[in-house]
Amino acid sequence: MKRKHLMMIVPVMLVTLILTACQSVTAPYNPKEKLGPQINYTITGIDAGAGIMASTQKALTEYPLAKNKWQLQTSSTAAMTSTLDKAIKYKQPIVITGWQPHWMFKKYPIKFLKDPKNVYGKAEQIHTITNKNLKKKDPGAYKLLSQFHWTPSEMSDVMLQTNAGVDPAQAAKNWIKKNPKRVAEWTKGVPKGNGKTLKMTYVAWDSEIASTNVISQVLDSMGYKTTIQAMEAQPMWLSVAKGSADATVSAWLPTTSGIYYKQYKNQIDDAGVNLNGARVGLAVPKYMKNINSIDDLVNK
Ligand code: PBE
Repeated sequence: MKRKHLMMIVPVMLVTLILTACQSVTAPYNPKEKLGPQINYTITGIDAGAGIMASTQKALTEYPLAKNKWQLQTSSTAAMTSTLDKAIKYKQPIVITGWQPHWMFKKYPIKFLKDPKNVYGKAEQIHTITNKNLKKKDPGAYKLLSQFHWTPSEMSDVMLQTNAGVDPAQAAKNWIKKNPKRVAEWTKGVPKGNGKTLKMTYVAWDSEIASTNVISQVLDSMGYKTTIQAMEAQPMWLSVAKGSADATVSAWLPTTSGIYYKQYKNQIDDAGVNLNGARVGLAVPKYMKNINSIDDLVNK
């Protein structure tokens, strides 16, 4: 058994090593040559459960990228942004799964690729989703959650702090302190929590780390006792549906989290939009001037 394991792991490690070695010697982007071979036909992605990964799989078939050797690499947001960081530093070609609000668009000169087949949806909204019973069980918490609404730039303020190394709970505290008017809109008419407990769940994407920390601290300031727990996307939806968690503020709709929403829609309550103007798609550095549409990945 053990030996079998080793026999499988060693080749995987070797391949990884070789791939890593190859990537680190990638030359700067050359617009005169086809893009695909320059990056081994690879789109650098994030965690497998993310909706953006499902949408990208769809894009692979629809454009048609997969038929033209393109593939999607699963990793994590942290690994993707660090690969992007290196690529930008050496002006190398790269195609990533990108979304907004996110600090990557502030920190790096990147652009979304046009999506003429509308695979990623136009403007996404982030919704607050609760268990079906929360409204009855805890109308106060439900009211606050349903009044939670902010802008991409407000969310970015929190994300930029955490990206600069501030602890997420502290970043949320700082933001709350600076934005009392906004917070007052969310707590308007909400009764005190008197120690009632509330479980919130999220996926550790930077945007969701920001929103979940902020809203849970606002709830706590009203006398609720909130716990927040990070998990993968599928178990996050399942736990809200089953009631082992009360709520999440991490539903990107209609497209990105659409598969989960459809699966659980009868067991959950859509408490409304907490952010307008989110966007999801494929992105490349701006110095890849001739690459402007997903179609260009095949044609250029
Ligand atoms: N994201 C960020 C998530 C939603 C929030 C775009 C990476 C996704 O499901 O793809």
